[in-house]
Amino acid sequence: MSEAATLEGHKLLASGKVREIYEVDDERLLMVASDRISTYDAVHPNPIPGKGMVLTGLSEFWFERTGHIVPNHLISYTEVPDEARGRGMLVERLDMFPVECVVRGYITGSGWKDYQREGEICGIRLPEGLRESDKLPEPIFTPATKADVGDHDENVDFDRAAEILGDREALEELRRLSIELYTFASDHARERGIILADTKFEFGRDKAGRIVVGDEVLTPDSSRFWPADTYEPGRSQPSFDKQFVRDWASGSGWDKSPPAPEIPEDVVDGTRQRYEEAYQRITGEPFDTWLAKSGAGR
Ligand code: Q0Q
Repeated sequence: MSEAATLEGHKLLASGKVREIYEVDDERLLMVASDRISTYDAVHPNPIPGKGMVLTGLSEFWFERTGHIVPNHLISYTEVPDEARGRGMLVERLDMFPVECVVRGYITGSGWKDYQREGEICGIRLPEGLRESDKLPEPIFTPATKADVGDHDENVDFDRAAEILGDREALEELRRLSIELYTFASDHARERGIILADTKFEFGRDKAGRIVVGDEVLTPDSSRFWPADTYEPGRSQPSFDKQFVRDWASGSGWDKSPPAPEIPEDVVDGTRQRYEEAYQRITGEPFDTWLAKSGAGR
């Protein structure tokens, strides 16, 4: 790809709260992670410097180590425009499945709400008496429909997800791959003091019809990262990366509905440090390694 000097040279395909995806050509897309941060589903007006690079560096780390489980869509993290260096990925264009592949190792969030109401999540009956944040007896696959921008994904049971996909056998393979990816990553993270409570994968098919994992993978935006040293079932857990902002937000008088308030500089800096620490813990490398590797050097 000729490295267009700016992103302006690319057609925007989709925009999320904190990232964009652009068309490069018929076969390739450019995924760009911004430094924006969202809490309580609202995007704050000021960025966390380096967040996009940390998340891209983490996705690349996991892509590099999970090819034995499933192929991924990453083509290059250097063939990107200068302004996206370190936070951009040139990826293979896939035919994406219309289902979010969520794996839960712990009961929290919407899963905890579903369990309290029905004793099950996505049609999967769970043992009685579970406490909030308890580790589940084994990781469970809890698919969700892809919501429109601004809406929440809706948890659906396996049969409904198979109906949406129109291919039960493919969904069985997505379940197997999702649980294997989650198990590999959560074991790795746990040894380094981070609980990967749950995560969300997006898969698609390539031109040869192979199932390929896309999107970002196993980042603090697609997963819940909990610090292991303060883990205590029976309550909600602090987020490894977003807790500084959440705690400040709770004391700021913000009613947690959009628009989100500007984050004070000290909270921005504390959050920036947490993202860099997450990178260093998971990869075993200082964040500067990613800056050098991706050409985004300070
Ligand atoms: C694709 N998205 C997600 C998204 C907003 C990302 C389209 N390899 C691919 C990918 C990927 N990844 C996509 N389409 C075709 N091939 C992923 C939901 C949405 C910003 C960034 N949208």
